[in-house]
Amino acid sequence: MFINIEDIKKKYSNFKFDLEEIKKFENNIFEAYRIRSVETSLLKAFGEGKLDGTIHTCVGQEFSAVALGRVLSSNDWITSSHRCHGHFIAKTKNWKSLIDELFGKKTGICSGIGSSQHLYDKGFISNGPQGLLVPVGSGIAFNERNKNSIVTTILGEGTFGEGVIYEALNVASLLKLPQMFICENNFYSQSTPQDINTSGDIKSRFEAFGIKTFIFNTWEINNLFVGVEKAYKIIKNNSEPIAIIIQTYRLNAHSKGDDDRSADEINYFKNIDPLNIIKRKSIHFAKKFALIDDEIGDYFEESSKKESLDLHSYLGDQLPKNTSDFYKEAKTNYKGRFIEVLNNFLHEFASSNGVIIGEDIADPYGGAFKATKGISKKYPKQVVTTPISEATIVGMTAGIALSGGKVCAEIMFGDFVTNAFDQIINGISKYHHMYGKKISCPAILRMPMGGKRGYGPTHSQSLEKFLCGIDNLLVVSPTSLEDPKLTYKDIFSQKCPSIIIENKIEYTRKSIEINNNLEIKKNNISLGNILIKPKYNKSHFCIVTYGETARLIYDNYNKIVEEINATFVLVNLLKLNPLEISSFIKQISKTQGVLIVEEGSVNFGISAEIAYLLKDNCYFGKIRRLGSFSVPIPSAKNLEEQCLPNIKRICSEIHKLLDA
Ligand SMILES: Cc1ncc(C[n+]2csc(CCOP(=O)(O)OP(=O)(O)O)c2C)c(N)n1
Ligand SMILES: [Mg+2]
Repeated sequence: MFINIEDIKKKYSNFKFDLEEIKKFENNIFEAYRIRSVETSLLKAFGEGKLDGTIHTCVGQEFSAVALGRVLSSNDWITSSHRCHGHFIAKTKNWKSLIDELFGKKTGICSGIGSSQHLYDKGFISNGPQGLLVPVGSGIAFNERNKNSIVTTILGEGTFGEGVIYEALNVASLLKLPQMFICENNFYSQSTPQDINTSGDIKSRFEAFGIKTFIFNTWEINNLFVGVEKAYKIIKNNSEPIAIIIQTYRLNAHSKGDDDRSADEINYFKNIDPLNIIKRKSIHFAKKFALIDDEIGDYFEESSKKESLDLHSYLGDQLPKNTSDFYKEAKTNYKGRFIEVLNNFLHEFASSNGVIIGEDIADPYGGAFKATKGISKKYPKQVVTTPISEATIVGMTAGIALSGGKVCAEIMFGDFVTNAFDQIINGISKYHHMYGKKISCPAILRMPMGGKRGYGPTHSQSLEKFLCGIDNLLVVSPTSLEDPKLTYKDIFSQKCPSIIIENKIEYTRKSIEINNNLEIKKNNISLGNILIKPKYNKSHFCIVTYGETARLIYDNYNKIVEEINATFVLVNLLKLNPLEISSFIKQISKTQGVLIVEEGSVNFGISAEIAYLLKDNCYFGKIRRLGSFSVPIPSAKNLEEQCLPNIKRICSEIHKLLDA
């Protein structure tokens, strides 16, 4: 049944608050008041210009947080969103470090970087984009499912406009995850009343996924506390998701001052607000409330005098950034095709407790490209085959990684990583820094990219330039030139958020045929680049590339030399972000020019970044770039062939480079 704010007003018009009944919850009431006092003081500090940015207070809604805080145990988790202060205080009791956080102090829970909406403490995580943490909560619940802990995922009713929620509800229900969804229904999404934003009702949304759902409210505290306690017992015993809708009302503006609701409506709810009633009716509580206000006022004074973080201690990331002039022999000889080596590596990963998650990855199918073939049969608990839900696959991967699990996701076609960009940009790549370096998120995402299979415009792209544009994300393009297992081992040992761009054609390749005119060296750092040079001649020019193109050029080395009548160094980059140029700049410094070949289109692309770095590292030769044409990649073989970088186009660019 659909309920709007008028229904709620009618429902509670004869509401009688029973002070005697709730006295037994004295400490919980003090806690609710503490939340209110902290937030009221924060708003005051904004008004006085002592704080910047924004906050979203839960004044009027506090009992929802307290009802949870009183039942959750220390090994349970909460995921929350923008309106998270109450949840944070109720779960962690760490109100002082929350105040420090908002004042941007070093002692803030996230060193002052996350601030109001982005908080992390043991068992608690919040993030600003609506819905983002719902699948992350599912990932945490998956990782914690055998540890008798649960994850409570809190979201507002307005957030039910986000599609990722429905993906996560589906997966949580299918996998029977111990995840308790709490919808705090305050009947408004920012300025918009629920009936304008939400068709149908919320309870049946949960129930459509087979999730048992309860409804309570923050005015009948006894019912709320007892009900949440019962629900908690149910989820602890049954280990499958449940949902609670908590009807409530925020007494303040959405954030600091944005409020178009009528004064009459707000006053109505101020009058039935339990904390207001308790304060009015009980001298005992009123006195204690005043003491809480004093304590918090004193702490605001203390906090404002504390030291702030120096930005330099926050710079620097988890990505491998070392460099070395030393090169060693590359290990070019290995058995089997690239995909078989990868499959073998993933078997080992699963055997050492690693979780592999993605679409259609279980046996007998074993993934669209068979990277996971045979693994679910051998290690059924380690393979999670999911519905078509990329945002949830990546969100769950983040959750598993954040809670200490080893995990690797497969995106069936790299093209569809676009569906998970929120999780990558506003989640995975940010967690470490946003939470004051208190936590890391070594989520690994593998994705097949590239063309030459005739899959057409939406299944053949090389989207790495978009991923390389995201800060604090390792992006690697393994190659068949060297034993892929070494590359995968190297990536998995980095313990940082990582994207692996796998080329579909590379999957089919075996180790190279030795070209006796060439030497193949590898830079002696993690994921160092591979350098291929003529053994007996000097090099006239250089090609810098990665992925399948590197293999294509290696296989056609002699042909290119004949066509151009000049020899060259081939640099095969494994790491696309962070790019490492300094280790090969000396090796190519005397060449006439560099051609950079990119697998995707070149506009605002990787080649532009490499060109800048070459110049910045004092490369004085000419530079040209080549990529696929800026049109959707055609399916038809001859058209696709013309669209992508090929030997003919590469040679023509080299002519331009050397002739110009
Ligand atoms: C993906 C996304 N879109 C928009 C916003 C801006 N925004 C912040 S809170 C909010 C309203 C959320 O409403 P609801 O889920 O009902 O939570 P409430 O604010 O009522 O607690 C919006 C639109 C956001 N944070 N994330
Ligand atoms: Mg709302």
